[in-house]
Amino acid sequence: MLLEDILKNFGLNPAHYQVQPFGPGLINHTYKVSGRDEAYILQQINTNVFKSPQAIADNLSAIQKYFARHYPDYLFAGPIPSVSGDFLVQSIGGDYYRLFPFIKNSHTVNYVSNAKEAFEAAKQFGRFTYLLNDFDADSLKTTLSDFHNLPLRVEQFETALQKANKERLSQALTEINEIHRHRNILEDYKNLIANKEIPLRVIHHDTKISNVLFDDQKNGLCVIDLDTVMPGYFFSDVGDMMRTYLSAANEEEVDLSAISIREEIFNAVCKGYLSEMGRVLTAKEKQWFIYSGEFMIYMQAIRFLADYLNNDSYYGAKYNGHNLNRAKNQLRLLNEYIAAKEKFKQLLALAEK
Ligand code: GN1
Ligand code: MG
Repeated sequence: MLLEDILKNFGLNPAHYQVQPFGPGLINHTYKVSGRDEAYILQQINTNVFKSPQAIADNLSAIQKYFARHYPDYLFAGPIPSVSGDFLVQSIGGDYYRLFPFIKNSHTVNYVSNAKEAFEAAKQFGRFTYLLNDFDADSLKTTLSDFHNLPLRVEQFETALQKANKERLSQALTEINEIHRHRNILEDYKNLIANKEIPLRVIHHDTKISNVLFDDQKNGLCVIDLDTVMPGYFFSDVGDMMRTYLSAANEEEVDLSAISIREEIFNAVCKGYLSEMGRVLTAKEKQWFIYSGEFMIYMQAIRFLADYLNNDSYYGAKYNGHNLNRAKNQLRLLNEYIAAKEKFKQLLALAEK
């Protein structure tokens, strides 16, 4: 079997390990490789999305060295080199694989059940960027170009509108109008970036709760899934936490009435992130803290809706209308988020104290 050859390349005897699909990610194929005493995470990189796996490997190796030198105690879940010393192994079919340690006594959760989890996760993502504050973010390679470039996402959405078939266009009419109605979120982004008002930092870019490892006491250990670690803006990380932690229902929920904002979770995200990043965030960044959620939810709604119009070519669909439903979900969340903004301002002011 193919995966067996990959394991051998990493110096593991396939006979001693069990390989099982692992985790909820939409993009890469992830497996847990379990042995008697230790375990690993094996991941196949989706090269339709990540065109340069080498850029990912180079970034992680530069960051790994930085941590080893400056913060040797920091638990960095970086890749393990193969027998020939590379972080990437290519299969005969041309697919790229890498191996990570499975951190002992750690676990992940797929859903934020309480404020402590949100606090711990936000603290871990904040800590990652905080510890890399003096690392030259510009020296990192871009592993996914224009990943969180909102104007480009809007452009791609407009192109999808031009190309979409009539049937899908008419199904999505209400949502298309909603996207256009919230245009101010795009204008805000453009002004913020054009005026270079906030700094580029080392940003994780995928801060969902399942990308944090917890220990048995439910304290955060470290962040994982580091493919999109690259230069970016703080609002990507804060915004994706707002997007994925605040609602009790996740982005797959089709009962829109189940989507609501949990204020205590907002509070925990603010406190956790600021407990690390509060020391280095600029006044301007703090001013745009709440905007983070609007930005990320809006962009995700646009991406899901564009994918629906593009016949699900990026995210795939488990059923007819899947990406339209995901877009509806995100638009509902966006409106709930905006409705809670005044309350958020009060909570943020308290968290900053
Ligand atoms: C993708 O594969 P996964 O689940 O980690 C996507 C994110 C989206 C997310 C939505 C590279 O992440 O940007 O927010 O789906 N990643 C990429 O569920 O496109
Ligand atoms: Mg990911």
